[in-house]
Amino acid sequence: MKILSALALLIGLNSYAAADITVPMNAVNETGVAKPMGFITISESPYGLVFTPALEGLGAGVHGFHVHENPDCAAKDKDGKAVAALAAGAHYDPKASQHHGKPWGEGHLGDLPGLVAGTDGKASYPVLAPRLKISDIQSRALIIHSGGDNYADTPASLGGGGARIACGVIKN
Ligand SMILES: [Cu+2]
Ligand SMILES: [Zn+2]
Repeated sequence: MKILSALALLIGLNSYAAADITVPMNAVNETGVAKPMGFITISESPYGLVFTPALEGLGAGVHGFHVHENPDCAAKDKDGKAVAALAAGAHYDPKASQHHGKPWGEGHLGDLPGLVAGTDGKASYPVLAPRLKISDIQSRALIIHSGGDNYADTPASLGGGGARIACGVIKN
């Protein structure tokens, strides 16, 4: 009896969790979408969304990582110059916080913990975004930046990560 009710509880809990989403990630540059770099799997947990990368071809170290508002990885012109993945738009900010912050803070909802790549250029270490559910991020884009992320707008805006180097569209 005990085993049966435990089983029923497990099945019940399972039906709450949304299915994992696997997002193909591609290198991006000012001419558009370049070559594949791997995948990021997004899964729901009781503590928020878990992003598990399986990526290669990154520079070693920490890379700023965010949900951006548009499901589009194309380059776009800014001040007459093409910018990689600019069509993805700004950091996802449905509550109009208008500032970049900590993944567990009050800033953009799309602010995620940075991804870490090893000296082999591979990233496999998962990160947790405690404020997000899968329903928040469908039809958006995941962006990886060239540099790190200090989770603030100072001394540089948007965490200081600079150029967008990889992008993937989060499908429903
Ligand atoms: Cu970003
Ligand atoms: Zn932000």
